[in-house]
Amino acid sequence: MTVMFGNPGSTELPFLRDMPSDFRYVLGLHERAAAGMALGYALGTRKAVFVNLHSIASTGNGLSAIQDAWYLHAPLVVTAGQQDRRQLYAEPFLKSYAVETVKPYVKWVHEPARAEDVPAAIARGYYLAMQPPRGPVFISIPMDDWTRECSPVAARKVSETVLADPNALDDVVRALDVSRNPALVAGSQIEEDDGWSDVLKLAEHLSADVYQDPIPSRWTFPRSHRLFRGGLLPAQQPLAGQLANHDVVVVLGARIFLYYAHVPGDTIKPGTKLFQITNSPDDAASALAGHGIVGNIAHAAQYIRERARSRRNPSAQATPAPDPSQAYPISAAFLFSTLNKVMPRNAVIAEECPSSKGDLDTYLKLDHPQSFYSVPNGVLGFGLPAAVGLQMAMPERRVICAIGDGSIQYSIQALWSAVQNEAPLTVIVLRNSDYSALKGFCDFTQVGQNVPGMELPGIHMTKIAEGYGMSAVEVDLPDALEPALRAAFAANEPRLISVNVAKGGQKCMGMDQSVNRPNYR
Ligand SMILES: Cc1ncc(C[n+]2csc(CCOP(=O)(O)OP(=O)(O)O)c2C)c(N)n1
Repeated sequence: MTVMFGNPGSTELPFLRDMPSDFRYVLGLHERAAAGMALGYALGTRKAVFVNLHSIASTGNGLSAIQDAWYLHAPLVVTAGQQDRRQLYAEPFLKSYAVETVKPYVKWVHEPARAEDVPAAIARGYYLAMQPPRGPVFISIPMDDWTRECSPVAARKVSETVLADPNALDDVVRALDVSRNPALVAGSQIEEDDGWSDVLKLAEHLSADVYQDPIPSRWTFPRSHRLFRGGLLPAQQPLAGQLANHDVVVVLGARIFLYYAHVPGDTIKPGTKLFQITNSPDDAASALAGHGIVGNIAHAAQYIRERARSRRNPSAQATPAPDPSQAYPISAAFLFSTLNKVMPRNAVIAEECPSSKGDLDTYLKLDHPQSFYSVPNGVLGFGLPAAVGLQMAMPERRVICAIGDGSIQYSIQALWSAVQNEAPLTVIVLRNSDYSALKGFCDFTQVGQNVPGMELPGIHMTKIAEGYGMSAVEVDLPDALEPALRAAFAANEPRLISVNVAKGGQKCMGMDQSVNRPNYR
């Protein structure tokens, strides 16, 4: 872990002193940005990343990124300074209760009992962070510990793969062999377990329809593949409806299921056999239905393919996206269809555009692994720093951050880090000057529109970007969009394009008024 992300304070200075020249410190101006960039870097490199925060002050600010790492199974080793051990008892200025604060969202929290235990604690945190399911750990380190001597810690190997029970996988094979119409659901753990090609081969072997999990934090199946049927809706009744024609459903690396609005119904149509293969014991235990099998997804997919009978379905076809009209103001559909036309085919998307998620999903056809990352548990502030970290981790690909003008404000400081670290990402801000997604949710839940705090007038995105040193352009007319995008991709520097888009939010996460929507009147 030689690249570290952080924001320093007095309790971290003894640690940061005389940093070895083969270490790189990436400064975030706010901890949401620092830890969020580390998260993107961990996702991009698929390795553990070191984060150094300041006492409780900055651990609190960075907590939402730590929470994202928890839900995204991203291995972060987070440390924060604590006051000097010798005066902790007397509740000094900057005393930190960070250990208690972060506990629900990390795999392990620790404040070593002795200064001499600090290096071993960091090593232990690393090994644990890398165990499936991966995730963040947190170590609080008193500031006087860094000046003490200790014995070196031996570098050890700890294996990182846990395989599923073959007997349980044989049950899946038997069910598939007698199935009339099986389906696969692809979840984000496919990428965690490096299972992209094994799942693709399994789908083709079975000629099974493949759905992406609801509100996906990653895309884990090629979007233009003839077997791909799109994403599942995040509510019980409509989701069970989408899968109603399938008699066997195998969920690979996702929860059963991630819901948003409460639209009651069956988890799965009665009679359908549901299997969940997951690297998370917790997800298996908390599933609402189905047989849970815990283990590595790539291995499980390969095991099943080698044993299940193959099928053919020559009539399966990819669904083409409809042509969007070139209306004024620019619609999200037009924006994403234009982007799809001009972006590099191996582009990486970091998405945080709540009311336009559906349009992005419809129009962006990316077929490469590690192409899409999104906010995992609805905590805004993920998108921009994740994009910066991803771009730093994958310099050979172009990262595009598609983000709402509301969402970008939660971690806006990452613009500065992109410039300082010469990360040539393209930030596309969907400037609709309101919280369209919340307005849509007001409609969907029948709350009505008489709600304050929904408008965002007077935000000048290009001036903000320029203030942090980033080139920026505003696009208002549809004709200006394509040239602006092309210019950004041709430039070898970070750029921000602020696009004035139509207000959105007619649908709630893809669900329209036809479902049995909740009523909070
Ligand atoms: C940290 C945080 N604060 C508030 C919210 C609630 N929230 C959900 S969507 C949304 C609107 C985001 O606005 P914008 O990025 O402009 O996207 P739009 O809704 O206009 O598509 C808000 C405030 C949240 N999810 N996370």
